[in-house]
Amino acid sequence: LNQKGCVVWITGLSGSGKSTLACSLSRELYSRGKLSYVLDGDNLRHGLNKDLGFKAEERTENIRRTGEVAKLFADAGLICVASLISPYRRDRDTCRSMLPDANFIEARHHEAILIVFMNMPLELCELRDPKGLYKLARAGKIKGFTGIDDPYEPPLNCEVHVPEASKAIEIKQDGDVCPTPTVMAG
Ligand code: GGZ
Repeated sequence: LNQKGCVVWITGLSGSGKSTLACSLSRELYSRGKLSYVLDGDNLRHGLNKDLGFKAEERTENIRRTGEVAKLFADAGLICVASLISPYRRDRDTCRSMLPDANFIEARHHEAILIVFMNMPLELCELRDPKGLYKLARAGKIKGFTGIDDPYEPPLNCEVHVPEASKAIEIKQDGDVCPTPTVMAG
C-alpha cells in the first residue's frame, strides 16, 4: 500500500452538506484506489460519543475524541474524512495541533489535516432542514442548536472553502444537497 494517511476535516452547519460531501469524497477516493474512512458526527453520537450532548464542553470533548480517532486512522495510512459541525474554532485548532499542518505534507511525509469549510448560509440550511431540526429549534423544542441559539465560528484558516450554495451546491429536487465535482478536484 503506497498511501500516506491524512485527515480531511469537514466543518459547517447542520444541513450544509457535510455528510454528502464526505460520502462522495470517500467514493471518489475508492475509485482512485485510495483507502478512506468516514467519521460522521451524527453516526459517532450513536456509539463512541453516545454519552455526549450539545453543551459547549460536550461538543469540545466530541471533537477532541473524534480528532484522536482520526489521527489513529491517519497513522494507519488511511485518508480519514471527518464530518462534524465542529462549531468552535478552538476545538478545530486542537485537532489541527494533533496533526502536522497540510502545508508540510510533502516535506514531512506523514499525516496532515485539511480543514474544509462548507460555507452554506444558515437560511439555506434552514430551508433544506432535512430532519426538521431547525423547525424544532425555532419552536424552542431543541435548545442550543447551532446557528439558532448556539454559535458557529467560521474557520479563518481553512485549506478548502466550499462557497455558498448558489455557486457550488446544487439543490436537487428531492431536497438532497450535492456538492459539485469541481469542489472535490485537486
Ligand atoms: C447542532 C444538533 C443539535 C444541536 C442535534 N446543535 O444535521 P444533523 O443533525 O444530522 O447532524 C447534527 C448532529 C451534530 O453532531 P456533531 O457531532 O456534528 O456536532 S458538534 O460538532 O457540534 O459536536 C444535527 C444533530 O446532531 N443535532 N442537536 N443542539 N446539531
